Amino acid sequence: MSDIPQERRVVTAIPGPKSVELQARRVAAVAAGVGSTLPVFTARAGGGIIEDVDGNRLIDFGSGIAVTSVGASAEAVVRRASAQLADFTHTCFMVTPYEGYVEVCEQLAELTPGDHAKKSALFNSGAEAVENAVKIARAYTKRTAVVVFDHGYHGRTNLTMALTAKNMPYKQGFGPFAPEVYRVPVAYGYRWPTGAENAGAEASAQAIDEITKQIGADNVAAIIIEPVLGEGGFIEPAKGFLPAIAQFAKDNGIVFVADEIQSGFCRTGQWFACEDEGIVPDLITTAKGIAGGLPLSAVTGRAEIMDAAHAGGLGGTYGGNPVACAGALGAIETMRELDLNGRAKRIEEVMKGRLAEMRSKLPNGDIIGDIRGRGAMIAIELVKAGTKEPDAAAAGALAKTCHGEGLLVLTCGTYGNVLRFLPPLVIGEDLLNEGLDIIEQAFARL
Ligand code: PLZ
Repeated sequence: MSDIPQERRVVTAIPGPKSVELQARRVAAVAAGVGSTLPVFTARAGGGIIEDVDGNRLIDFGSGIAVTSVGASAEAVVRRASAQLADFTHTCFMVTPYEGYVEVCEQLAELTPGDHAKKSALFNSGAEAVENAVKIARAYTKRTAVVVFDHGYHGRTNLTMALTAKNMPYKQGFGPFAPEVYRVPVAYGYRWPTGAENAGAEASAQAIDEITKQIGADNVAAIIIEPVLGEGGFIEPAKGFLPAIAQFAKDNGIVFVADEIQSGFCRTGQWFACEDEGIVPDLITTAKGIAGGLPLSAVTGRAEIMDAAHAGGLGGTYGGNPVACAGALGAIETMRELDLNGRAKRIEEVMKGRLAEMRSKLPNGDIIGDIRGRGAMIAIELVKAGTKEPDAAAAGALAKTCHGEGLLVLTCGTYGNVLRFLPPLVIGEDLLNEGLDIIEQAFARL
């Protein structure tokens, strides 16, 4: 890891003067459609800290949206990627291959659930992995329909926009969208009309009924779900939901795809979140945490499904870039050596304990409608006191206060009312607690 002191330090306003200057250049040069949560320009980052160009050190509860689980300058990632950079930057795996790509695919076969024969293909972004999972499932099943879920997020490319549930900001004005995409209910326990305890059984029955009656199971190539829904609000489908959907897929020759782009690679305290209910997906999409910040994604799955696409049917110039593969091997090495699954579980214990305590101490504690998530993927859903009415303004205000104090937090959720915490798994416990202190103070000021 880089030698950045693992200490919060706020020495200017946030953003500081140098960030403000850079932001002015950015506004003039960068397209307005590309946003930033906090326009603080980064100088260096590592462990649980992001240091900005004004010398402020922010506690990182975002990990660049669940990417830098091993930290933003993990020793093994930097060492392996640097060595690869010096050897060669690119050949294109489709032109002349290299070992790192193969080694990443071997690691994916070992780490993903199930002991069947597995193969992988590598790409650059999460959206690209999801697109390719659909191509592979269609080639294998010779069917076209794709089923996705309420509150699901799968990317910003044309097909993945169609797969994504939320209109603003992801889809508005960007259509028409890819056809043959169908959305069905998910077991969102907190908001399920008959209560969380019924959500698993009722939502799966509804989803299956809609698939059967409206699409026809025989027409469905793939069912794609995030085992913990990320952008949609860190929704853990109520127990029983995922097994029921996976079983339905199996019974009907449908490829079951777990999108573990946000939830994978130790984030939830397991290598993959679907392991929580013993799910063995046919295909699994990964990205983000896989390579410690370098752009890499993958589709991994049953060898016979992965081999269904004709030779030459899958690829891309940069997919499985050698530097990104080296980074991935460094990230995976770090996850094993530091037992980051164990660390994620400890982060859950600390965070959920403190958040529950905060809720009980607050005079209007019921504005924290729900505390949920697993491992280092924890969120609180904010609502108006005494109701379940989403309170996006509260989430925004809390995030803003935290930012001003030097704690980077993110929001999410279909209603924009979820405050989410995604610290690097290597964050020190003192920083974790300091971040939680800031959240507690932010509630007091709300
Ligand atoms: N599938 C489950 O979480 C990316 C999106 C940020 P890309 N999530 C962060 C934003 O606003 O663009 C994501 C995900 C899941 C797919 C994706 C897409 O991954 O690498 O952003 O394409």
